[in-house]
Amino acid sequence: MTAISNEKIPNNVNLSEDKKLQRALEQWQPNFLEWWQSMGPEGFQQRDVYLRTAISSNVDGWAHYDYVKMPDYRWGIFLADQVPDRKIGFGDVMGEPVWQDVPGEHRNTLRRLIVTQGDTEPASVEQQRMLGHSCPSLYDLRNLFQVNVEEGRHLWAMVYLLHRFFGRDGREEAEGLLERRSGNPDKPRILGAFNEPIDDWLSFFMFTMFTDRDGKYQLLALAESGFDPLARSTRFMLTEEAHHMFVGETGVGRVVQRSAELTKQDSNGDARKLGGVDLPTLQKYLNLWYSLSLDLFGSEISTNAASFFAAGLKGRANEDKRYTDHKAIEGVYPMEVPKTGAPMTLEKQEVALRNAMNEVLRDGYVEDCQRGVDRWNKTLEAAGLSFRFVLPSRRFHRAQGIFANGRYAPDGTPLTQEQWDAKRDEWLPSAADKAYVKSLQAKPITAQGEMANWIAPPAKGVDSKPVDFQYVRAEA
Ligand code: BYC
Ligand code: FE
Ligand code: FE
Repeated sequence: MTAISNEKIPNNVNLSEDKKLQRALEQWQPNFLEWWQSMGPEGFQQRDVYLRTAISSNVDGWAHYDYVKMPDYRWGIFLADQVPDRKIGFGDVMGEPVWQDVPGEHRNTLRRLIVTQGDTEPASVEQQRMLGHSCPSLYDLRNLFQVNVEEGRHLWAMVYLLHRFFGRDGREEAEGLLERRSGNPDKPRILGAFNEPIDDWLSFFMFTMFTDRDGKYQLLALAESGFDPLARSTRFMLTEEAHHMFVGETGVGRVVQRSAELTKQDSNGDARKLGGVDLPTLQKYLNLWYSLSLDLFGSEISTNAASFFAAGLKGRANEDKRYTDHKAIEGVYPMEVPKTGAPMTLEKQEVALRNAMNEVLRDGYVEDCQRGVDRWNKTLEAAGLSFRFVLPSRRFHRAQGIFANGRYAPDGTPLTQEQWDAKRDEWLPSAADKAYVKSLQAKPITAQGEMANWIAPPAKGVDSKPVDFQYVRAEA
């Protein structure tokens, strides 16, 4: 295990031995901090927050918990340990030793992948920057900030790769990562979901459930990369990512639990009457964030994905454990695609496996999401309610890929534009739904031990602390 140094930029990559790189990153650091101050969490920057910080790249005992002011968080560069004699595990280059440097012919593609990954990290912090002012409890406020500082660290992970391996182009891209802005039409973030507003906590929990989970799958695919420094960076990021999805799944789970209680308490079964979120509205938020997140896998049929795979740049999640044929030259992936000329009709098509790599990755993601939904449904079942959450069809509300030009119901039935328009507000949050959800969160709940009425308390606190612990200290 490589120890993490206690320098200006904490790292386990021997940064002090490469003075030129160290200087370049130390020049980027104040720009990052300036970005954090202006685009990171609004308010709360001088508060003591009970945060975990990475202190070793070992999966056991890698984190240390203490009160930290967010701007003092030790953002650094942590790579998982090098696997000795690691070989590329898939594609045309399968079996060849992994690369410790960027092969010339893959320079642009790798840079593009790293920039796209890196861009999502600060984007999510920007999307969530106002949420502190409407938090349901100190416990949740702390979790929000934990996620935010770690997304900031994920940005560092990608910026290190850009500076270390991509010369001047890489340094320019690293600046660009601080210049684009989520939702800004003139300089938007790269991927769709990262330009959508997250201005209530239900959206935040759905985002960490569904969109951070895309992060998990993309990171798993990049963790297979033949470019070893990328594989090692993403492997360490995955240890942090697990917490983000925990925040999402349990966050939504706690809303489901509370909504179920209130649904039963109200004589007409309407949780809204008692100041909760009704179950149909939860389903609409699920539909929205799940479909936005499905888009993040790219098109079902993708020659980009095929060439990433062939070149050994991006594999499948758990390539080694889940698959036996790591070349994927022969296989086909049966798909239903809209018929050319008659797009309301779906027809079967066999797609060459390599061209279907985005869909293969999406398959694992969909299964993983379903497990979470099943857990929420157990809560409804235990409450004796007949309502059940469902993941909509992959065709529903898509803006990327082969279904982007059509309209489909949540069950996947093709629709005309008129049919869609008539039903849209039954399937996705309407302006009124959003206003209602926001109205529940008009004031932050920051008294120690208090919890907003629309969400159940968590089963346990953070780091063995009680649920009513002072996770964020009051202003000094
Ligand atoms: N929005 O063949 P296609 C995370 C573009 S989340 C806008 O369909 P391809 C996190 C695509 O770039 C994980 N554009 O797709 C979560 C391409 O553009 P160019 C982020 C999109 O290339 C929460 C064109 O459409 N990591 O970490 O196979 C909080 C046609 O491409 C979208 C990564 O994404 C979209 N949704 O792959 C914080 C990993 N989808 O090249 C963090 C790196 C596609 O024609 N990225 N396009 O201009 C990749 O591996 C791939 O770029 C993609 C798409 C998976 C995104
Ligand atoms: Fe991240
Ligand atoms: Fe994350």
